[in-house]
Amino acid sequence: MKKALITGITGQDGAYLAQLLHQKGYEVHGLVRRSSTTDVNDLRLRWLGIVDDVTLVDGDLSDLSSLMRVVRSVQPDEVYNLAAQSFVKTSWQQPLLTGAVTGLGCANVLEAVRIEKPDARFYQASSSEMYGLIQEPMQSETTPFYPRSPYAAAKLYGHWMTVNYRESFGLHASSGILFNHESPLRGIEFVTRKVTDSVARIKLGLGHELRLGNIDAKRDWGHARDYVKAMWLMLQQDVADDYVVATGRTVTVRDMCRIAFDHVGLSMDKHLVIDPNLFRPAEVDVLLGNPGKAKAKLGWEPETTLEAMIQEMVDADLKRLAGVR
Ligand code: NDP
Ligand code: GDR
Repeated sequence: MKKALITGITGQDGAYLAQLLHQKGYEVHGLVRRSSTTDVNDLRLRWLGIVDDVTLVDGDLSDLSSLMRVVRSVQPDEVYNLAAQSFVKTSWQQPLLTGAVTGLGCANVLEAVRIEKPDARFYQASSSEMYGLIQEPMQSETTPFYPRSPYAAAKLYGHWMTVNYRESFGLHASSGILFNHESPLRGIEFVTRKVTDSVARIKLGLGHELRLGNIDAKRDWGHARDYVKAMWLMLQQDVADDYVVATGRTVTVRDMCRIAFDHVGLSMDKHLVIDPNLFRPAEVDVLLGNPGKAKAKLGWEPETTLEAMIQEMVDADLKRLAGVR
């Protein structure tokens, strides 16, 4: 039985990846950091019905000794580094913490693997945010990076450390440059989930308006359930490499929002309010990924359309909110 260690198992991707690996017969271990609400930090694992199928181990990405201890005791075949301070907007308010966890944290995991289990395969959760102010209409593995936030700069460090550990130490270390991916398990602070939660509230008479910032921004949105399959596929290759994972379609925040309102038969224009406080110090205007390499080499393709995903998220929020009314 193969053993996997997932950092960030309590997050959106960690939960879906744990489910996928469990279904594939892996023994799944997940790193969790100490919190005063430990009784609820496994909510996503519970939602997917897999909380009893994984083993949670204590550790923090900023504490190398804890990572070394965990890697030594678990002896994983595969390590997926998904943990991060992952909210771009917060990275301007907490730039140093974001650097310490999202950037240096990746180096800590790489070090723990190199020292304790150098034959383990390693996956780094890199991000399309690294492209930032890109000059190319469609971003691929060869597009130059231009990070536009402390988060993106931290991710770029993690990305290049992954490449360097592969080239310097021969680690089987791959980096997935993933474009935005969402689901009913998405954190409520991210725009898709904020939209689907607000639309469900308005539909149920629990709210009146949806306040957003820059609705002209364009994103290439896919479903987290599809994207974790690409992570796994990367670690099944004989040779480690870097891959863009995207749908190849970009849509404005405005149009994504309209899909949610249309799904419940409400008028977006009656409820949407633009709030200048929600604009960012610097914006990534448009992201559009070219998943050609992932398709050719991994045989990976997205299965869920944006429309189907937003509808699934609205329905999940309607169900959840109806239960607490
Ligand atoms: P989430 O924000 O949902 O999850 C982040 C996870 O990291 C949580 O489990 C969190 O734990 C954990 N974490 C945060 N800080 C630490 C720390 N100091 N030590 C240990 N664990 C920590 O992110 P997603 O699931 O959406 O994303 C997964 C990864 O993929 C992230 O690295 C993200 O930056 C990256 N990514 C995501 C994309 C997306 O569209 N979703 C696209 C591209 C990259 P806790 O529950 O305790 O907070
Ligand atoms: P992003 O996701 O920054 O792309 O990072 P987010 O959903 O936060 O923003 C997407 C776009 O929507 C615009 N926007 C708003 N965003 C939020 N959160 N709230 C609002 O009210 C709002 N109004 C407009 C933003 O300005 C932005 O242009 C996500 C994260 O998962 C990262 O960890 C990951 O690396 C990237 O996706 C790829």
